[in-house]
Amino acid sequence: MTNSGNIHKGWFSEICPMWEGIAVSLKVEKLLYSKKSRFQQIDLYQTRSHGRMLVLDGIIQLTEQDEFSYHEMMAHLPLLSHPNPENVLVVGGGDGGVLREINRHDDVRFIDFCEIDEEVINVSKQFLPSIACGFNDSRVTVHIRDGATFVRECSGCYDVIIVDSSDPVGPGEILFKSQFYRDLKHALKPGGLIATQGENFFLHPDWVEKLMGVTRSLFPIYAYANIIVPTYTGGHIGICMGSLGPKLTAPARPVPQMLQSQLKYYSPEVHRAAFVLPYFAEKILKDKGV
Ligand code: SPD
Repeated sequence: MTNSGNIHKGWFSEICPMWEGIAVSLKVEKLLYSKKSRFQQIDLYQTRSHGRMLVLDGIIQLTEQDEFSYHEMMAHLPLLSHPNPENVLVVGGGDGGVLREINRHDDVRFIDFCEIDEEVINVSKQFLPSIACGFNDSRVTVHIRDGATFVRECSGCYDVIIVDSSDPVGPGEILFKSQFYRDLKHALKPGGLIATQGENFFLHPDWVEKLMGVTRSLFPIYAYANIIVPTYTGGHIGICMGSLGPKLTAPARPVPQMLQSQLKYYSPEVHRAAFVLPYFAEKILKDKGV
C-alpha cells in the first residue's frame, strides 16, 4: 500500500500537531485513492472495521461506520431549532453527508452548497455513494468557491447556515476567523441561526473558548453542543451555535415521524442532552463569560 502519511504495519494513525501526543489509529486494508488536489492531500482508505475512510491532509474526516452521528447532528440540531427553515447554506463538507441529512427535511426549499475543493466532491461521488447521495436533490445548488468569499457576498439570505469545516489548519483555517463569523451573521435572515464545527473541549479548550467568545459577541442566543464520534481523535466534537431569535437547546417543533424513522443518532432527547456539558467544560465557557 503506497500512501501519504502515517501508516505503520497496516495501521493508519492520525498524527497532527493540533493534538500532540495522541492519535486515533485504524487498521487499513487498501488505499483506494490518493492524490493532491490544488488545496490538499486527499486519501480514501478501505479500513478493516469501519468501512471506507476519507482523510484530508492526514486528518480523518469520516468513516462510513460512524459518520451518521456527526452529519445528523450538524444538520438536525440547527434545522430543528428553527421554526421554519426554508433557505439553507452549507459551507464545506464536500463529501455530501450534511446535505444528505438536510434533504430529509421537506420544509427546506433551497440549499446553497459552497465547497472550495471540487476534488473532494468527485472522490466522494466515486467512493462514498451512501454519503455523496446528498448531491442528488434538485433543491441543492453547488458553488465551487472559497466559502469565506461566498458568505461575505451574501446579505440576509439564509434561515440556517451550517459550516462543516475541517480543522483550523490548511484550507479550513479562514473559517475559524472572527471576520467569517461576522459575515455569517450578516448572511442570515432575521431570526436565522448558524452551526459551525466547534472542535473538542478536551483537546482544544482554547479553540472552544475563542469560537464561543466570538459567537457570544455577535448573537443574542448561543450554545455549544457535543457529539460522540469515535473515529475523531478525542472521541467527540462540538458544534458552536448562534441564533438571532430561536432558542437552540430544544427542538422548536415536533420531529416528523417520517424524519425520525430515518435517523440513528438524533432525537429530541439527544437534542436537549447535547447541550449538557461536563462541569469543567461548562466552567471553561462560564469563566470566560460565555
Ligand atoms: N478533526 C476532524 C474534524 C472534521 C470535521 N469535518 C468533517 C467533514 C465531514 N463531512
